[in-house]
Amino acid sequence: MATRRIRAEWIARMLVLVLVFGLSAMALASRWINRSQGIDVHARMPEAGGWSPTILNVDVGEPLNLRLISDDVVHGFAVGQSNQPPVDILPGKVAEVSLTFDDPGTYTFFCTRWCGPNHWRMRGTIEVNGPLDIPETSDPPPYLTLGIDLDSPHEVPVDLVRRPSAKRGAALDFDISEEDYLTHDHYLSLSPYDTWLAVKGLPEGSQLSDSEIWDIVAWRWASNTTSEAISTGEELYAQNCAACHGQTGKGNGVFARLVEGDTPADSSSDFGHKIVAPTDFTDPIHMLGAAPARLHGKILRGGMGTGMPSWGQIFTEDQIWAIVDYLWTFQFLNTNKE
Ligand code: HEC
Ligand SMILES: [Cu+2]
Repeated sequence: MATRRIRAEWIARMLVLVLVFGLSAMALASRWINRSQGIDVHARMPEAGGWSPTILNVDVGEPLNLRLISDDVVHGFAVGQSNQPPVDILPGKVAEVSLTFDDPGTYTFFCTRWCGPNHWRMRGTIEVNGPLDIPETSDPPPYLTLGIDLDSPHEVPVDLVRRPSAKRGAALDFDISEEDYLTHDHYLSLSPYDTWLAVKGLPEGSQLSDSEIWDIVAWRWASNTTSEAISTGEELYAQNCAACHGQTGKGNGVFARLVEGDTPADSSSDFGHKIVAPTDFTDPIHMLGAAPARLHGKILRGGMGTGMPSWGQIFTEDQIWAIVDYLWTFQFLNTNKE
């Protein structure tokens, strides 16, 4: 009796030992394979499984060698918030990349080719382990500090007779920079409509027509951005947003209908959430009531179940602001484009 129990205990101990040694041997072996020839990462359309594996691990300063293989159509590989150029993955060819990370943390890798309607869901994670895994302390995004509810409606009663023009606004020679509610921080926190009301309320503002005040609002936008930011935003928009929001911003991109679905607006899609049409950035009633901080927050966080992806892991702060600056070109005429 007693011997049997001892034997069972002994077997259990051995099993634990084998498991522990076996696992660490496997970890070592996979590490060695990774270093020598790289990890195979397969790319498939999200419907067919997306990336596999979806989670990669590496130590700070160690090369992460990947062999990217497409099992169906053309995909692309890029790492969010890095300046590593995207790599195309052509079917039948192995694309090799070697990545090295200087800082520990969680990075997102994603597909850069519009492989299908769920393309933007093709994301994976790279865990970079470092000796000091200090969590990043970044400032909260302005929509949080300002208390903007990203999901609240923000339509405004505007009826534009012409498209607001930054050039005409500049020509009015109306100095708003003195007004402290028109500083850059306020520019970010006020919707164009708020600014319009504020200017209209000034003594000098009462002498201007409604359209002229809109020109001043457009000029304020133009003075808060640069042509470099606009062209960065334009490029990122074309690559990442136009498929849903449309090249001209009208919310009619090639995937808009698929996102919206053919189903009634209140039914759930296969994503398990309510399907909404992509925002029409050319609609003044909708857009002129949105502060830049709101647009920034929406891009950063995403729609939480509306079909609007989140981009916080993909873009840098500067890139998100550049896109926000660019989105206003669907409302305002820029100084040099008339
Ligand atoms: C897969 C389709 C899809 C893609 C890709 C997409 N969006 Fe959207 N977007 C939507 C949908 C649907 C909505 C409306 C629902 C919502 O606001 O959450 C939306 C809403 C928004 C809003 C909210 C506007 C407002 O008034 O609150 C912003 C800003 C926005 N998108 C920016 C972008 C940017 C910038 C990109 C590219 C980096 C992008 N979107 C890519 C589908 C998409
Ligand atoms: Cu893709």
